[in-house]
Amino acid sequence: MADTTNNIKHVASPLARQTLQDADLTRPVAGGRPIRLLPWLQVVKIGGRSIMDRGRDAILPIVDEIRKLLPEHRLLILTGAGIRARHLYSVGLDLGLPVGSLAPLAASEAGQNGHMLASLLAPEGVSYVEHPTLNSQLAIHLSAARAVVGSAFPPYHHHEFPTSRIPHHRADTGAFLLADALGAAGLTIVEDVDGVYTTDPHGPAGDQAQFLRETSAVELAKLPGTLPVDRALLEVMATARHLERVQVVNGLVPGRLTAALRGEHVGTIITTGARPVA
Ligand code: GWN
Ligand code: ATP
Repeated sequence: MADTTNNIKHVASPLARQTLQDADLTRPVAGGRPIRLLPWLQVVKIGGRSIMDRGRDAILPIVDEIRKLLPEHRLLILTGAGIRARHLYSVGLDLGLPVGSLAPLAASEAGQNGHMLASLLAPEGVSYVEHPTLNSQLAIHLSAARAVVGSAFPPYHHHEFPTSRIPHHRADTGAFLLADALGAAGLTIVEDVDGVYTTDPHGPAGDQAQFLRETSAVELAKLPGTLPVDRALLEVMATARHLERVQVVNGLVPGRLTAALRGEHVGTIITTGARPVA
């Protein structure tokens, strides 16, 4: 009896006696690579502004493509927010709302896009699943269906970093965090451009834009100007645990998403900080 009491009082833990801030001390315990929870999962992020806002002309061909991909892949399809979130930012900023109030409002636009996309895939057994379900019951949903749809926005709400007045962690970042945490096989980001260029191909200097077939998060961080993905995506890529690359593809060109999921190089491959297992 006395022993039991002792054991309870003195729980053996290799992390019990030191600060968690000393990396030299935590590394032997916490430095290993985590397991892959869903190693067969392919995550696909569908752009809010670049795809969903275009309506049926852009969405229906992608829905058709996804439908045909289902026998081949098990998919987590995550949607971005798009133009309604941009309108919301402008009204919210005009009212002086803090970033932590704007983040969930923008996130709900990403969710709306997901609900619409899931409705179109419903005949295939695909449903929209809520954030809490993504967090804890994704595996059982993907046992029942070949794909599910969710919101790509991370649910930070008032925990959003006050780095800027516009939420720093948006849909590309949320999709990457989830794909890496799940140890997914891949993440494909679907946009309205062939990939990443040295400058915005739709911008004023578009005729000088050079296509980057392969690049890294480190290289892109150095690129001045705009990107077709969140800047915060580059930050979370630096500390990736599983995903060694993501591919940005043009969803307006039929077949590109299919080719990317088959491992073909049809857009821009961005390498992360994760290294192959030795
Ligand atoms: O509402 O479309 O999930 O999956 O970040 O939180 O703002 O919520 O605040 O399970 O928890 O609007 O209601 O909404 O998009 O995020 O969801 O329909 O608490 O299924 O209730 O983490 O969907 O929604 O917006 O994703 O991105 O009820 Mo919505 Mo979003 Mo539904 Mo979700 Mo937020 Mo929940 Mo949540 Mo809120
Ligand atoms: P969300 O899902 O958050 O709504 P999105 O992923 O649908 O967003 P955008 O944020 O609009 O789409 O990103 C795509 C756009 O980014 C392209 O249409 C392109 O004009 C623009 N862009 C800006 N800089 C670049 C760049 N360096 N290379 C390629 N495209 C760029």
